[in-house]
Amino acid sequence: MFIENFKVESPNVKYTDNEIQSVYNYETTELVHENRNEIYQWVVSPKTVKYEFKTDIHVPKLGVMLVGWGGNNGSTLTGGVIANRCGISWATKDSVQQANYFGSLTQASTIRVGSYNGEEIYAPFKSLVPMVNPEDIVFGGWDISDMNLADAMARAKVFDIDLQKQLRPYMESVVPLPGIYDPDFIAANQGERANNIIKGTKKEQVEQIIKDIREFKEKNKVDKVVVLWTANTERYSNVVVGLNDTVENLLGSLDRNESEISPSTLYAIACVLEDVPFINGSPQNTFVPGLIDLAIQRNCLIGGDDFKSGQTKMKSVLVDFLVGAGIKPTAIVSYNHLGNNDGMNLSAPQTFRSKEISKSNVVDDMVSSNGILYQPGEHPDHVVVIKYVPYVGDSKRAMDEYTSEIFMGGKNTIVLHNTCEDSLLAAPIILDLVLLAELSTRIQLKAEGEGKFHSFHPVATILSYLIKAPLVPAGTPVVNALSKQRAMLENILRACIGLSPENNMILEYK
Ligand code: NAI
Ligand code: DG6
Repeated sequence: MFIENFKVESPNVKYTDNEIQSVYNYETTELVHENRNEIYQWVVSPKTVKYEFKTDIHVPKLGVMLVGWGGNNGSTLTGGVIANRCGISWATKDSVQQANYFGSLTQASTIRVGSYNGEEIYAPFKSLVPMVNPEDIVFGGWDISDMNLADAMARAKVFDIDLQKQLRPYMESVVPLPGIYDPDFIAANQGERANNIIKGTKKEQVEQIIKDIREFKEKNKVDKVVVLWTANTERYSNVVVGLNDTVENLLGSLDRNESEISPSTLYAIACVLEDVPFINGSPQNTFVPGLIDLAIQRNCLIGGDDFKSGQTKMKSVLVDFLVGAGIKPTAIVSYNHLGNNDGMNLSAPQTFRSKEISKSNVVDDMVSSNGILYQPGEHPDHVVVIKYVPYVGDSKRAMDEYTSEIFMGGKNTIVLHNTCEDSLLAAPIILDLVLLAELSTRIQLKAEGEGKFHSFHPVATILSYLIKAPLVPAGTPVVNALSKQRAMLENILRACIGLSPENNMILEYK
């Protein structure tokens, strides 16, 4: 059964006019490795840590500024939200289609709240804690192309034509702000598009981005802004001692107009200096060490890297299933071709390399979780191929072959073929990222023994479910398995309202 919303009644939860306060017992384990009479043994002890959470329930008026606003993802997300806001429906060759948010974890998925008279009760994910309504978001942003968003939507060829016609009046007067362009960081084939550029030194470009954010905030009377990079994939920047390895060196390099600071890092510096959360939806190493430290120093949320939309999402489900079932994946070959501008940009070896890295590390945690199947250092062969095929446009083809070893030396090969508009997968993920990033800045917590409440670590692992290569604070485990990522997010939000993690035990019926 589906319910729209619910309220928690518990001595551990208090709803005040300003916040939800909860007390939460975090059940975990403590491990020690002991030498008992020359025999080494692991000893595991259950451990309970009392946490308190405070969630500010005042949902701000949110501004979202997209870097690469005029791209396929940017125009698709903007058009999709307008279509939902205005209740637009359109004729397809099959039926009349209503606008929706399918593919968004926050807007279109549910959580189990319990069991009632033997029936499982589900509520919207977004009913857990107060979140911004996507339809209230004010969108803005930058693009190195000055095309208005209606033409950009037409260029993307993602939406049905009847929908495009209805959206055009809302989008044709909207033109992205000039962006920071450095041809050294993206494919040479993007040069033709770059006619909307911020001039000046790198420091002046950062200052311009800060000015843009302030003006956007003022003009639209928004309380908070989140910036998200959905611009072209850049090549990796070189991480060099003295250049970008510390906050001082990065800011010094900015003053000296050093060429190796990428545009994405410049936008991110501007955001962190302005205390604006910055999310990187592409695979490049925007977050060089100096920038991560700057975000930590200033306690400003950063999250990345690279949206986990299709092929990689499947991989982080399938390999988790295989390894969890005691089956040993030995070769994973992922091939994809696409014909949009992203595909064209990725046809250059240096930008492809960034994507190859973010797509390749995704099975590491699952492989290392099973020492019965894999020896230390052993890893399945994992190959990623991307080809540019203009004809297919945004409709990406992904073909995957998973070969595994099964019982008694048998081999099992699974082949997947997926065809899908890439931007229709990415747009709801972008929405979730900005909504969850905003939400996480309203949550404070403290463990017993900690004197003061604090926010989550600025490196936002809470966003991992939506991310191909989650950026984590130094020393934090990287979790790629999709079900664990979703459970982490859901359970943290449940803790905010004093509910235990979903344990799936259903003991009351056993
Ligand atoms: P796109 O090429 O259609 O859009 C990118 C836009 O960024 C273009 O309009 C371009 O003019 C603009 N741009 C480039 N450099 C810029 C800069 N420095 N400042 C401002 N604007 C700039 O690409 P699409 O399909 O929208 O994808 C965007 C990014 O998202 C790509 O890096 C892609 O790899 C990444 N991504 C996409 C996924 C998907 O499913 N669509 C999934 C995972 C990542
Ligand atoms: C080709 O792989 C283009 C890419 O931008 C992908 O579409 C994007 O990274 C999505 O990747 P995945 O693996 O999540 O489908």
